Amino acid sequence: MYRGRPFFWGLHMTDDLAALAATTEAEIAAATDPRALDAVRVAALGKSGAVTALLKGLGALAPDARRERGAALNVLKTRIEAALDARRLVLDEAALNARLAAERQDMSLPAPPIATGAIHPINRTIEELTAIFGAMGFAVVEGPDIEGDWYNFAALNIPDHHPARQDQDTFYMPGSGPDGRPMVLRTQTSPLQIRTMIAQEPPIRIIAPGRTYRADHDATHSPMFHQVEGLVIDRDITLGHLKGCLTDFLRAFFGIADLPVRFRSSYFPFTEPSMEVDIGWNRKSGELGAGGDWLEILGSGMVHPRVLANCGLDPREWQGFAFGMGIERITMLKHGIPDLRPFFEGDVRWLKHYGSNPLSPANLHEGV
Ligand code: 2U9
Repeated sequence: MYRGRPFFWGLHMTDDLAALAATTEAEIAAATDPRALDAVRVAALGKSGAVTALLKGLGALAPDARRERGAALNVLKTRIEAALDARRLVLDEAALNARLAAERQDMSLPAPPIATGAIHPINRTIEELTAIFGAMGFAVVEGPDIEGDWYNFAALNIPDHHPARQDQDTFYMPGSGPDGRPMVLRTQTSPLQIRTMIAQEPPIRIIAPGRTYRADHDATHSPMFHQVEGLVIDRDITLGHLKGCLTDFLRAFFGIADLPVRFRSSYFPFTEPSMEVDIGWNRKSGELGAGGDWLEILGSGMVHPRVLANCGLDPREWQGFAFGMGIERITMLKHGIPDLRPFFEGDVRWLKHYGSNPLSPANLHEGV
């Protein structure tokens, strides 16, 4: 609605102009949409409009009359234009309000649920291992799943007659490698440490997580499983370094500051002396800690001098320690997962239950 001053206030208006003003004003007020308003504009001010016709008629008047009527017509025209503009603003605002009301969105509605994936417990453990050993200065190495005989066995001082070489343990690939012996699916991640010792000068501090393969399948063994092995080579490395490093790691990984750790003499072809490592737990409850019983958790030892020599290192100058453990095993113990087989079945219900949320703050850190 136009609420300005009366159109022709203060103007000497002849009757015909006053009548035209009144009708035009009424038509403007009655226009309820922009098209109707434009029709009023055309009827008054367009080429064949009423005001335009009157302006055209000025030429026929005497000069004095023309001046007076011309001024009155100009005022009429200006005021009609102002009334049209004002009405257009009102109509535009009403149209915008109507649109805003029609397009209204309820922002308080909850968003539809998004199906998030889960981090597989194996990957989560590898991330945790990387963070803990990374903080101790270890780098991560990776390498091929299919290895030559020398890297997987001979370099590690595993002689030809050793049981680990027998068919029931090792998957042999068809054909043969560059040394004429068959290639194998690596039975441990140790070939990665052999490759590292050959490729780079000591000091070396690495962990080698990855897939390993053994021809063994029952409730507690899978033909494909994961290991993490570690290797430290430097001058003057002792058994004391091994014990301190692994004790710190086990207590950090299981989150138990006073976790009992025991080193027990053992034998591996690639380490001398060799030790198996036990942690405290309670056999009845399955709880880790000072529960009175011992549970074997990993193997370790000082790298055998022959293994160092196989990689071109002088054992009188360089010593080191190594260790290895099964990733599934430490994951099952940490999270109370009772069965090995679902690790590789891809059942989303299991993953949802034992997997970790990739969006949880604990999983959003970068590096250590
Ligand atoms: C090099 C030298 C020595 C790695 C080692 C073990 C002991 C060990 C097993 C644990 C359970 C494998 O997953 S498992 O079956 N591993 O007991 N591994 S010492 O020793 C090395 C590795 C590389 C060059």
